[in-house]
Amino acid sequence: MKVGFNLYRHLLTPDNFQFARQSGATHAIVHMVDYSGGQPSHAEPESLRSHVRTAANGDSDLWSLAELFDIVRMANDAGLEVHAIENFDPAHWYDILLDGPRKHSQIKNLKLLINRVGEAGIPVVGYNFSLAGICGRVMGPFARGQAQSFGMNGPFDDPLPPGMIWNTRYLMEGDIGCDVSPAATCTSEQLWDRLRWFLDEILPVAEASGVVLAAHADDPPLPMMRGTPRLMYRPEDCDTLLGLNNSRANQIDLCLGSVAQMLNADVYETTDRLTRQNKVAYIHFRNVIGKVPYAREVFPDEGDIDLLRIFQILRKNRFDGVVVPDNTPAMQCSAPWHAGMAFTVGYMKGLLNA
Ligand SMILES: [Mn+2]
Repeated sequence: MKVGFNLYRHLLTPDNFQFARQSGATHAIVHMVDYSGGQPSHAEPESLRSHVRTAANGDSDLWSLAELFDIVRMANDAGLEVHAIENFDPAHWYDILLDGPRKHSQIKNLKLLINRVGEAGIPVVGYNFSLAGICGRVMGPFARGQAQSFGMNGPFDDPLPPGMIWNTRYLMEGDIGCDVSPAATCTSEQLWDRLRWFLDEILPVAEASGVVLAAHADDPPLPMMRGTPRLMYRPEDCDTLLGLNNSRANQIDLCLGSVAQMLNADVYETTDRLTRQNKVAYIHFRNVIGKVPYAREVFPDEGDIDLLRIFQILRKNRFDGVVVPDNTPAMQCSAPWHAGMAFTVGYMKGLLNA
């Protein structure tokens, strides 16, 4: 297995790739959008924290080949490979998620995007087929020594506003349908149908481009959030997704923290089952205490998951993908996010040596 490092858009600089390499990582997972979720990450500057994005004119610019090559070159210069791009921009595919009028032009654009990702030599694209996206989280002194991290403190939740998915406004005032929330118009069955359509369209292109699509579970893993259904909130939902299309490009981004927070889930059995099938493109490494809707993120050595046992399972199954820190608690110093990441990568290297 390989050790990865997660970099958000505003962190894609030569210094940060070098920092990643110095921490011990050999592979990078890069985000092309700083703030795609319903909540910001520690790594995001204060100015982005309450930012609602707008999908200009219904479609946003696609990532260019030159832009992708620049990122790959920056990583290579620091001695790293780019293993994956994580998450589409919600502006790229909101009508695919909503079965809206622009879905055909958007899937055409996503196919072009997958072509470019393949041409740039990036083997994986991570995604989360979700209307509400990452949401319902609070930040607090939840980890050891009062380190700041994310948690969920009960089933408190605001409905998704009309004209919005994730944190992205796709309809403006005056547009047709701008007063209807996606929550009002979608069942779980419909959302599964939309996912199947998406996979049937995109996977042949992904295969031809040498790119794997890796699905992340819903965060938090609950059947409804913000008034919208969610698809990936139990371990068996991963199997359902894999069963929709048997392409070798149809894979999972296995988030240990999300699985551990699922009710009645066995994170060891799930890790064993999915990696034995060679269906895991990469793994989000983090630790948590508790299950939804009461859970908090902690340092890797203080949570519910025995991460050494996870690494033993990965070794037994000869897992060849990348293990990458997900969110990490922020540590009290002048570089809180970097310190948390370096601690976590160091811990992963220790597990590997053990
Ligand atoms: Mn994750």
